[in-house]
Amino acid sequence: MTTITSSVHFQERKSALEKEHKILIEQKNEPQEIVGNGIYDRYKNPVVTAAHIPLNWRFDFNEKTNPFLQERIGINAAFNAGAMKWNGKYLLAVRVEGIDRKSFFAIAESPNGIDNFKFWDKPCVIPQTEDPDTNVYDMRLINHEDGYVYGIFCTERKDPNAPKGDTSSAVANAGIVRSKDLVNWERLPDLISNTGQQRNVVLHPEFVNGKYALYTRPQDGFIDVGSGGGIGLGYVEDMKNPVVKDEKIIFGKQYHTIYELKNGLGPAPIKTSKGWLHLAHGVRNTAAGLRYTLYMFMTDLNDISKVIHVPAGHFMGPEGIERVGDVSNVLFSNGWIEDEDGTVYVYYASSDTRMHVAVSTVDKLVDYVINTPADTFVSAGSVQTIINQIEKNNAI
Ligand code: M1P
Repeated sequence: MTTITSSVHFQERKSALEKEHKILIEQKNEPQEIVGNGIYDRYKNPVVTAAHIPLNWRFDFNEKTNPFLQERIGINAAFNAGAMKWNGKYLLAVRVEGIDRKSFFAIAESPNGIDNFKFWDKPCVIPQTEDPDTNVYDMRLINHEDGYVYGIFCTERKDPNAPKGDTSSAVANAGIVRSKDLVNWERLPDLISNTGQQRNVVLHPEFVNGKYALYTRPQDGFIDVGSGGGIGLGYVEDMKNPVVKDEKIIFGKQYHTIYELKNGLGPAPIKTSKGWLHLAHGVRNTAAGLRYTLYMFMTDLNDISKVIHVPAGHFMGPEGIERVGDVSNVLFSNGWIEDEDGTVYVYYASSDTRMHVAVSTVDKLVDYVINTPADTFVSAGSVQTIINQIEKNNAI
């Protein structure tokens, strides 16, 4: 009698879990606002969350070994995803973080870029170097003109120089994998650069003078960029021996801006007729802690080290529920997809917890980057910028 009751309970629970999961995955998404800002449309529902992770990754469905149908492997968050279009599908290389604090990568696929994201059968298996990664995160997917899809991510290991008893200091560097099918990944050596630590490293999608161009973010410490920082650019001759040469800062942190404390490049840039469109994050300090927002800029088509347009302030900042999560007041993006018709899907994570999408077009983003007034860096300048616009409107 007891066995029958618990078995019924097991089956009911399993059906309820599956039903709930299916409803979540298949939920339709729609733009948040009717009017919006004319630059992009935020979408109502997060596109990927911890709850999207397949049930068979989390539950042992054998009634004998899991009679209460407990969740055996908990997932804490799904965020900071790389993105690309692949065989007509919209893919995210999601940073999945287990409740054990470890992050790993898993590919989620959608037929339309805005909803119905379903994870592939298994998470990505990333081969190790001789020095195993403790933690990996924030993969950028780059479809390089050499024919490989590269995944550049942050690999983190315990700081060998940390004082005894310090169990949190780490060293961050760029790990590199490449693939032709996004299932089998070849691990290349980690980046070799002159700086102590690296995060937010991104590969430029085209060769520059026959070399691979890498955007970097040198930093002195694990959290603090220290005297380093800024978005750097350096060149590598062979990705199998990724020694960055001539690294120089092309977009530094700057006093009293949204990137006054640190910044870092997001996804690989999008090529347009006017220049390379870049999406990045900027960080400032506040009484409530660090605030991460997204900003854009454009570099010259013929000289990718030359920044030619920078709108003032942030492109997107955390709003509503986006403000709250494991690391609150954070927007972070390392993935966007330019579609064949010029639509741009901007995938961004909020508060190190969940993934969202905002939809724009190349034309709108180019207009935004070129025609939004630049920062004057002082309040009086901001006032003058507004007055200029009022007077221009009055003259219509
Ligand atoms: O917690 C916010 C972000 O912090 C780091 O980014 P950065 O190196 O620019 O400070 C990363 O750990 C990132 O994953 C995280 O979202």
